[in-house]
Amino acid sequence: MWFEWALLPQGWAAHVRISSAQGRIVAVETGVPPAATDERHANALPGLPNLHSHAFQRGLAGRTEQRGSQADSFWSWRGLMYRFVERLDPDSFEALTAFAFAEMLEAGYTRVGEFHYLHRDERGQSYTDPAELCARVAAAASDSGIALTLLPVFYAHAGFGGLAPSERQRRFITDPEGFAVVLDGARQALHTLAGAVLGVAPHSLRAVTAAELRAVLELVPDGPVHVHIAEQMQEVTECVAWCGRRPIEWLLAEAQVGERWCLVHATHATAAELAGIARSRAVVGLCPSTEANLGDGIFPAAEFSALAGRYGVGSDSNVRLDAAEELRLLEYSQRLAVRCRNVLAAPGASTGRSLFDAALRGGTQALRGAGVPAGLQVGAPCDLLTLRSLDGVAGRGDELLDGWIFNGGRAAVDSVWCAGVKVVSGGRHYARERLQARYAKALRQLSG
Ligand code: NGQ
Ligand code: ZN
Repeated sequence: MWFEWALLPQGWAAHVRISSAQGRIVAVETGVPPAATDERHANALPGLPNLHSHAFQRGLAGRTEQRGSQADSFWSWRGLMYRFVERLDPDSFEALTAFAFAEMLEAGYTRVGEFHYLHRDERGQSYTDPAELCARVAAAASDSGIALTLLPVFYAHAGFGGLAPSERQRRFITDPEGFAVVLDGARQALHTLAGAVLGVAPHSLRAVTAAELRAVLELVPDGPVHVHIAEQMQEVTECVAWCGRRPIEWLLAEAQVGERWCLVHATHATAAELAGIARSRAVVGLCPSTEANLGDGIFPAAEFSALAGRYGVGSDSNVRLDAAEELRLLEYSQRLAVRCRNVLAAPGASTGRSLFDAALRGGTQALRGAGVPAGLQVGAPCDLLTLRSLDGVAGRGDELLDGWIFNGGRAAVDSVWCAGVKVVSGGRHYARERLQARYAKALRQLSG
């Protein structure tokens, strides 16, 4: 493939030829003319990692926006989501997941961190294969062509201090022994999926005891570890009532939080907690569209980036699938909070470029590990996208990124390659019709 302009780790380069083999980039040549057989495009950007998703929740997008009789909140939304979960079977679960993954690719995400907590059937019994639904996530990834980091979730309690789980949580629940079996099955399911990574996700401090957290971490000694933390003020208050410390404070003291960790949300963080996370080199997983939708609050990203804190973005509940929009909302939430402009840019730098670089770096660390090659360089997966010129998304260099993030959004994504395979052309996923039809059928069944 040949590009007039491409964003490489060292910056923008002109007349770039990228060659791949077995899904990886094997050569990047700059300042060269195209060969006769090269596919040519105006620009190339590295594909972005989507570090946090619950793909099945895509089926609820736009369907929880009617006000209830009480004041609505994260917790009332969660009740609706739990009700939706009761009706999912493996086929509908896979249909929702596969189409969500295809839409992610159309939006410019090339790898997803699927934070996957549905393990049991409608009655709360184990499937014949205890990792049945992990295998369905893997099948959806394979069908859509997205790269997968599977994060099987350990979920055991309804609240801090090991509170017994509720009936509505029965499909999530395991003990550490049962969870080890799920993980083994997940490992099997990923065996034939090129580029797949297995991690682990203790759901949240309210769903996992300290002893369970230790046991679960021992099961995956060196993969990514993701956890929801301090998303809602109620969680902070309950955590303080339980142990006298705030969630992030507790985690930093009790777990060996380091580069393999991704702290999802971390919305309610004090200055000391921000400094602690930055020191740990863990990534904060920000999900701006979902955090806004659920009324979580605003993460102090300006303060955190001043500490050289690492962050990436995720689509979480998948109410919207648009990588550019997540970055724009992240910046806009900061502008609204601190009443300044270009908050997350380095001095003199483009905001779009700064956000993009941070999300590429942070997302790669969170989903593939620290120190692995990211972006368009030899050895990295051949995951990239091109933008089409629309009004406002044109030009070259950082102007193009600012145009995409602040103006064009997902409509500007033209082509996407994942592991060297072209999965999106002219903004459309190669299997859009089939996956969308299966998705629509599943949704009809679920709401019928
Ligand atoms: C989740 N969502 O895992 O999907 C949660 C709700 C729960 C967010 N934290 C489920 N945004 O907390 O039990
Ligand atoms: Zn989540």
